[in-house]
Amino acid sequence: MDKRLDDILRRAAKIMLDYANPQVYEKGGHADFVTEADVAVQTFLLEELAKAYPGAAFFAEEAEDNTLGDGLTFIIDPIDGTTNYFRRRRCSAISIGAVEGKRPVFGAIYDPYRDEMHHAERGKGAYCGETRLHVSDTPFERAVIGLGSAPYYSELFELTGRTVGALLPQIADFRRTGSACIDLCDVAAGRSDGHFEWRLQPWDYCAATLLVEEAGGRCGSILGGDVVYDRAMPHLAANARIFEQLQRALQRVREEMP
Ligand code: LIP
Repeated sequence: MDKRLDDILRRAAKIMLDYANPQVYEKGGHADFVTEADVAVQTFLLEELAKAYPGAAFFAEEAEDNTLGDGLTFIIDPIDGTTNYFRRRRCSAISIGAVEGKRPVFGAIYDPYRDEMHHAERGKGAYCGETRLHVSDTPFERAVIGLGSAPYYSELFELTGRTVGALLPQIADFRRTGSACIDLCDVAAGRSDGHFEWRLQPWDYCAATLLVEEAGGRCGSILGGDVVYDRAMPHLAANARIFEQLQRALQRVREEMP
């Protein structure tokens, strides 16, 4: 892993953990919050990445007017799992994905509570620390699926609810941590077999998508097609054995919506 990125992520995590009682603000959507720590961590990341990678561009959660060019661009989630963070659930991570030509080339996700550095480089595999990661080969009927509840988008609540009801009889069970990055790291590590969210932002899935793909899994849109990195999308990740079966099952739910 690039030592510069490792060092910057660990120093950013120190800023995150040093806030005893961060100020919390509402961002407008349902249950969509930001804390002063999210902003402080992002400011630090933009400064340090600009020094370490001169000329790089940025696409960051707490920034206005994000646009994605073809040059080296860092897609940043300063604290993924913000609600977990200020509720002291100790289940949040910092995510940095580097894209070129609108495709991830390297990325890392640091969970400071478990001191786990998940990282991947295109064509070079996915790792947690020094340990190589591989997705599972679990069949659909025994699958543990990460559930993204898309809590900020009330127009998706019924679809998400129907998805849970329709899918549960077909799989083993759902899991939700409240951090899409950590849920997707679980897929890359084979601790779960898939993850979906009817709307997810590029900063939530950029680094994690590369991690899952380099661990032998597949990622794409629930509705078909590739992952895009310049706007929100219905994101799907799974081991290669169940990807299409899970995608089809999710599409059926949407097709059957009144
Ligand atoms: C959150 C994810 C969560 C997802 C939310 C949101 P944030 O990221 O971690 O899994 O359900 O929609 O995307 O806002 O804490 O960076």
